[in-house]
Amino acid sequence: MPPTAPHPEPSGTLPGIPVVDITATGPGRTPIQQVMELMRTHGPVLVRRLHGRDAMFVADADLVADLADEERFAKHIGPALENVREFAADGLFTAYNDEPNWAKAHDILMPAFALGSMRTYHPAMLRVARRLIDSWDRAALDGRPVDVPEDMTRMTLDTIGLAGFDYDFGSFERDEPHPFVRSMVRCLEWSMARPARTPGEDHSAADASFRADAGYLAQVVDDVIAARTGTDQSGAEDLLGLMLSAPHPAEGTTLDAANIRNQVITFLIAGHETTSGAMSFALYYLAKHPAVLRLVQREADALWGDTPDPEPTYDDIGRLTYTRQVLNEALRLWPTAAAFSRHAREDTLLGGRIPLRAGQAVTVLAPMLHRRPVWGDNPELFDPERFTPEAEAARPVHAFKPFGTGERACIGRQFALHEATMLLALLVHRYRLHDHTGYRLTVKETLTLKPEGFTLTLTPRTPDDRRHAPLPGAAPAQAAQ
Ligand code: FDE
Repeated sequence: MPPTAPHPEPSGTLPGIPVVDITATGPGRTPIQQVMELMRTHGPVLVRRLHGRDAMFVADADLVADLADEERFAKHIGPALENVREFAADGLFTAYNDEPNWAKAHDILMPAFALGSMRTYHPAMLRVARRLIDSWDRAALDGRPVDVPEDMTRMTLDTIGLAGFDYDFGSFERDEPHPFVRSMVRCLEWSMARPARTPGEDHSAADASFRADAGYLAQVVDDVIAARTGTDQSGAEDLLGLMLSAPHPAEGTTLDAANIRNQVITFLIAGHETTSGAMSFALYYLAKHPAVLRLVQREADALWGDTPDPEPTYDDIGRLTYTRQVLNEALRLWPTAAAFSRHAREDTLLGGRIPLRAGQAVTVLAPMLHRRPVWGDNPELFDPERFTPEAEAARPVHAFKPFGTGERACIGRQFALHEATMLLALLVHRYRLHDHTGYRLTVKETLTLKPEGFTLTLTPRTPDDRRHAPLPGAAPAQAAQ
């Protein structure tokens, strides 16, 4: 159904900014894509009105650059994150800026995410990558399709579990995803849908099943913590080790038990949902762009040659620069954490023209920011050349925001990129990807984004494939949507 026309401006709204009232249709199951559509019609700054409540969305590069000014703006916990607080409370992602546990946990956990720490996680990441490969080898042998987002989720959940907490979810030994994933997805869906409820309706059944799911998540987290405290590794230097025993550098105390629970749940969720979506979109674009796929394969072949089971080193991953470009380009078109909100610290003029009151929130819609004119005149085209060092240097820094901004930006960025780059390279080195269904992209939203129902069939690449991988011609990649 087409979105409703701009509302005639009531008093109090800003001149020149369209107000779109979506109360008649509601945001539906794909609120991010709905705002994307509204922006295609009404431009990169708009107010979305729902049941009389207004939310401002922006994708204009200059306004986003202004919102990145930490002196004047800060992270805002909007309605959806307010709901996530019901099960993640003051964990890093959902803590208020001035909640003491934010700065405390941030300072304690930062070292676990410094670039050097990735060396420590590398073996666990590789171990899980091998599980995925074993499972895909079996599928290839049987000619069975693989469910890409489901397997990427298995991979990323096991990785954050093992690397962060030395806890094994064993996702590849299960026919169905680990129940943690089901419960988590339902909790996220509840968080996303709740702000859109029509006043007066009865949602007690949804709320009750949410509480059951949230209870189950808490139980898994208790298991994860108990597995560690039962053994003698509380001094270990992974995430959980730091959470359990590292004193704050200045203030000297450790995190309290309730906060540790909130952090574990936060990392299990933040550490796998978004990364799995990013991997899935990257594989989708590779399956649709054979010339790009050949380039990624050549990069992996140059590094690992014909070794059937390469042993990627930590340093290899830094050499996979084209693979990294592919991931960035996938994150440009479908940043899997698609929106983040900021609020004004004091009354101010956003971009020198939009008056905001202290505390007033603005949401950045990354997928549309990533399609603005700074990206050229064909922003829908998948083209990893946009992320060569030269192209990046020529672009304003705030044009690309898949990891948020400022001190509340993604702490797991290096972790996610290391994990995803290694896996992507291993997969293209090993398999030919077949788009056996002629998949048409449908993006599913559960606060994060995923290509829904995307499957591939696989055949092992042969030594011949590797030797003769033809040089990609000059033919530009085809646009795919
Ligand atoms: C964060 C983040 C962000 C921001 C949000 C706001 O602002 O609100 C974003 C946008 C992001 N993140 C994104 C992403 C993407 C991907 C792929 C990722 N991410 C991944 C990851 C992994 C891990 C582990 C993580 N991640 C984590 C995280 C955390 C904890 C956080 C919070 C921080 C603070 O402090 O606040 C984030 N992340 Fe991310």
